[in-house]
Amino acid sequence: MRTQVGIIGAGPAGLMLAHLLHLRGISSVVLEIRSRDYIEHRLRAGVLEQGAVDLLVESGVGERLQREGMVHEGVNLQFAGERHRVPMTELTGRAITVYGQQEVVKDLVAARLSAGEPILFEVSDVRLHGLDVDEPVVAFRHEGRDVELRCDVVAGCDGFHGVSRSAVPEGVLTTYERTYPFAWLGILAAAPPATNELVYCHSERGFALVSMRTPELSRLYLQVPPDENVAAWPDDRIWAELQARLAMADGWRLTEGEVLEKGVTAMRSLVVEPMQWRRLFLAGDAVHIVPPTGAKGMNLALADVKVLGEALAAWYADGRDDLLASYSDTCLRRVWRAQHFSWWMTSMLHRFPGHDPYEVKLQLSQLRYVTTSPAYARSLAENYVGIP
Ligand code: FAS
Ligand code: PHB
Repeated sequence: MRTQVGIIGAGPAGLMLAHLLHLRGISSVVLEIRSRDYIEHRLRAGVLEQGAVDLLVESGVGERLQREGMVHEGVNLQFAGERHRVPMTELTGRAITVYGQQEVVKDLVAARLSAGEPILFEVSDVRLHGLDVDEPVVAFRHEGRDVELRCDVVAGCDGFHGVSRSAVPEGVLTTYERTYPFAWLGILAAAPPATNELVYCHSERGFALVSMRTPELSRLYLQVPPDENVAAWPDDRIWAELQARLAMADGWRLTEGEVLEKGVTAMRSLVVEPMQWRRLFLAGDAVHIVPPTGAKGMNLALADVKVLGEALAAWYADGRDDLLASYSDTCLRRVWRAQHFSWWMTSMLHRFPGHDPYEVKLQLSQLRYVTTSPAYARSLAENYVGIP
């Protein structure tokens, strides 16, 4: 097979890049190890920054997002039994939209296939060759056949556990990493959201997050030990713990309902630099990971490929290679801003094992400051809605 851009991975990064390239008349092939059904039902992120919404709408795949997405102009921080609203839109003029990552994936897959462009699902044994020559090759198996995809460049959009990053020779990449001494247990519940905006909650028992997917579906998270087994959390224990952590003086309670899905997500911060090597360009979780506390993961993936799409368009249209050469540096400025914000939110809101009472007092002071100082609240708001 021959194409201009070989894209590994059909997550938000790979699918959005393929779409942006198609709009510029640049051919690509998307390779995905999972089935279409699997990637369209994989429960992950839920919050789109203003910039991500604008990208989806402006590139023509935002119609259902505009119809079904829930626009939020504020976010809530809860601590010491008090709940405080940060009026994000009042402070920044921008908003977030709650719209599940799997819905973004469905919209991008539908756009790709209706344009008659290729996504090869359930590939296996993906290997990258010749990244340092003008015609790299992606070798893989598909429908029982060995295939070679010859292309001009390869986009590694295959997530943290993908193969792209490891195709870069030893000694080229530097990894910056932090793991946290806790994880998140997340549930999807058939329960109308008990609040109309998200609530990030610091409590003596640990962090809790109230989010949602639709007016009928709640998405809720609990801080748990890092190696927690989801089997240790039957539904009634989850609800009891959520109610305890989110309890307020006025007796407010979560609306409970059938737990449709539950899972444990590890918490880690990671950046690999540079995000490119010769004809390989890495994007999204393939090259950076953030703890979900800042709701940045999917948004960073989309921001990366917006830059990469524009750089490839300039290279093909005008032979310009300056934007491609600066791809990594351009993305890393936003990546490190999101890394810091995600680390800051995680450090402020979670109970760290071994935290002495002084640390907890510092957390509470910071929470009170960010919910009473317009200057500090604006800093949280502009990071949460996304830096333009
Ligand atoms: P993705 O991981 O989404 O996509 C990579 C794709 O490549 C996958 O479809 C994978 O199947 C495929 N692939 C892997 N290896 C391959 C290979 N060798 N060949 C071909 N294809 C291959 N972010 C938030 O903001 N909020 C959250 O609540 C949140 N929850 C998360 C929960 C979990 C369990 C995980 C793993 C991540 C979560 N994230 C969350 C982060 C997540 O949303 C990512 O940031 C987002 O999926 C990044 O998109 P991509 O970079 O496209 O990577
Ligand atoms: C979600 O709705 O899945 C969600 C929202 C905010 C976060 C993380 C996850 O910070």
